[in-house]
Amino acid sequence: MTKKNTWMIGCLAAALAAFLCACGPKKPELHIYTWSDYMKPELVKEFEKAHNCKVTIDTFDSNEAMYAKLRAGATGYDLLFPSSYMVKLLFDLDMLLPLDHAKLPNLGNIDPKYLSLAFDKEMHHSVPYTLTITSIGYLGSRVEDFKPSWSMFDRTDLKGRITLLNDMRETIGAGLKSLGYSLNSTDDAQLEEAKNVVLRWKKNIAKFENEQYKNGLASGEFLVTHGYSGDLMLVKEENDDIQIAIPEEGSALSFDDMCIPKTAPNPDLAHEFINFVLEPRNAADLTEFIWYLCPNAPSYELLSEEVREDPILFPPEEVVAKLEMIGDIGDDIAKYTKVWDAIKAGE
Ligand code: SPD
Repeated sequence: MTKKNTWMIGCLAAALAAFLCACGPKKPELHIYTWSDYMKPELVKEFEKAHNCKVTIDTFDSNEAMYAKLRAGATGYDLLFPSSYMVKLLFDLDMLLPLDHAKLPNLGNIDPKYLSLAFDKEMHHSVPYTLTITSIGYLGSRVEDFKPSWSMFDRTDLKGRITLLNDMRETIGAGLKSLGYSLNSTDDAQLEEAKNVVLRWKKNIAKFENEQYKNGLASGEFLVTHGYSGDLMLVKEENDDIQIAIPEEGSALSFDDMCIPKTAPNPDLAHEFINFVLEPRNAADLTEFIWYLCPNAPSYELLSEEVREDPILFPPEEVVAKLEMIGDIGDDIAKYTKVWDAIKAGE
């Protein structure tokens, strides 16, 4: 064989190999739709390797944004992480797949103490992922006379340096709590009062914000922020002047759950991922990375002592007693939407 022929055969073989590679079986894909800063990249890589698959993560910044996107017809997601009250809404609309417990041998790791608070106690279509305690973050050295109270949002000396969550249930809920009412109230007069409280706070705040408040607090642009517990703990890593307080009038407790939409292209892989998250080692890793407690009982002993003693991740009983779960309020959600629209439009 001439040198030229050998060279040509080599080229053809390389081209064939490249062709076969490109046309070979496509890796299975898992599409996740979740909140930002809510997954540990190393764990995702580990899952991809173990299942020879590709994981893609899209993010939302509020339950309502996620809901609007799904209702507008977005498909292709295998796994969602909404808060429980939103899971209930999706379930009522028949948008969720029942979970196959045979594929979830780690389900028993969910802490019964927290499962007893969940809506879907049988984990028929959702599994608790994390717990959020809605809190106030502030810069300890810059805010004088800080009080762990919703009244901080009335402090005119902090005008323009405060943010409130752009989250209908949380912010109207804060208004209700500040008045001593349930954050699930559907009483028209109480909701009207709460609307006026939030409108008063609105005069004082820089904006309603769910994402940028984190960096804003870390950089000192904002001095007091209404925030989700783990997000505040995350930015505290960047600026240790950040303090986190739970308002004494009470605040919101919520679960974000893992659930599979009926339109999921790969529900088997979604089950595998849920089961992977429920491994105690992985749940502990997540708690120490995203700073939201994964309510996975056997994972607790794998956490560092400092984390196990953290009062936001493991609040003392007297604090828990003041927290209220954001509940499913059925069709009365329309009342909240109306109040929220009035708050957004109002001066
Ligand atoms: N960065 C993750 C934020 C998730 C917080 N949970 C939202 C709970 C809403 N009630």
